[in-house]
Amino acid sequence: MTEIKLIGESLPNVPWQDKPQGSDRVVWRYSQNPIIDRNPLKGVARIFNSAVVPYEGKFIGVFRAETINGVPHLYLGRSDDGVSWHYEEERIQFVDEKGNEFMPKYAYDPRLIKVEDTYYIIWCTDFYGAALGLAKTTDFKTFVRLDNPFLPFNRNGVFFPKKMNGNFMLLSRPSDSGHTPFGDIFLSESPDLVYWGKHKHVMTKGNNWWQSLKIGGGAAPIETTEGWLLFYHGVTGTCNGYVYSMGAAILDKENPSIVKYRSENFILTPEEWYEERGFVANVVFPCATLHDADTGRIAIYYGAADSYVGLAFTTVEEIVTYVKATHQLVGDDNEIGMR
Ligand code: BMA
Repeated sequence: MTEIKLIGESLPNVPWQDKPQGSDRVVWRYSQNPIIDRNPLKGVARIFNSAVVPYEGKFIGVFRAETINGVPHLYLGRSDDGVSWHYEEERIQFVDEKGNEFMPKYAYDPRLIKVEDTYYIIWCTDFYGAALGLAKTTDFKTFVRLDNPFLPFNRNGVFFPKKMNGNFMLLSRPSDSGHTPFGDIFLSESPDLVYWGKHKHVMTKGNNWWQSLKIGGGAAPIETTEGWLLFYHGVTGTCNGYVYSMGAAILDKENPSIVKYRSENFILTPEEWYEERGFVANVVFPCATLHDADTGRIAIYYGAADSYVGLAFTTVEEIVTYVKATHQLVGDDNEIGMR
């Protein structure tokens, strides 16, 4: 058997906790969850669905903060250990490429990805309806908001951490402007972040009940020896509303619109009080990972019940082995995704 490895940088200080003794889980929760509680800073009622990256030996993140008038905005946070966070008091100030103020009316579900030497924030913004907002920074002081990449309606935009054939690679989930009772994941490419094309279908919602309504990209794909490891969310509709769980898939290394393996099972579903109870009950919503290429450790950051942030752990070896062992492709997942 070939060794399964994570391809990327070392992160010896990746947040970590060993799997509890006797646990049969492939993904296990941090025992001190939730790591971000309600009313985390003045004027903010809840932080959830947020994204973090390693930065200057520590960690930095872009947080979805539901302000006390109910509107979500993006705040910057810093952490020494990836677990305890402190936030800037003012929301992130975006400017356009000429330096003029360019603030979104609202902003939620950010993803934060480093591609080459620049950090990109992609979020759901108002563009005459829900659409993808995009901004970049190199120093976390100046945030330049770029033109909206896509027409409405779209959500769950997330970059691959590296360009392919010179192009930025973006996963997204076309939607409606409401609570979207449908949705597949698509791939798009751009040489310059202005012109987008080469659109391909990646994954469809699943046969399995937990992901039977819609799916959406979660954390930025992680490069492994087996392909791109993607943590995503899958949604089912119950008589009591939507339930969001976490799934995992492996996309082809060279042609990531092809799904190589996809677990038929969820890998995390609402079970703990902070996932089952909150502003929106029964939501587990992954937006980021931190990972260490040397040990294969992966820390997953997820929003819980639209009220808290939780942390969960796995290793590349465990999760890839599990996804392959419980593999069940759906529909046309293994196609290149063009019709
Ligand atoms: C989705 C998004 C997420 C949210 C989820 C559950 O449509 O708005 O931000 O976590 O619904 O409410």
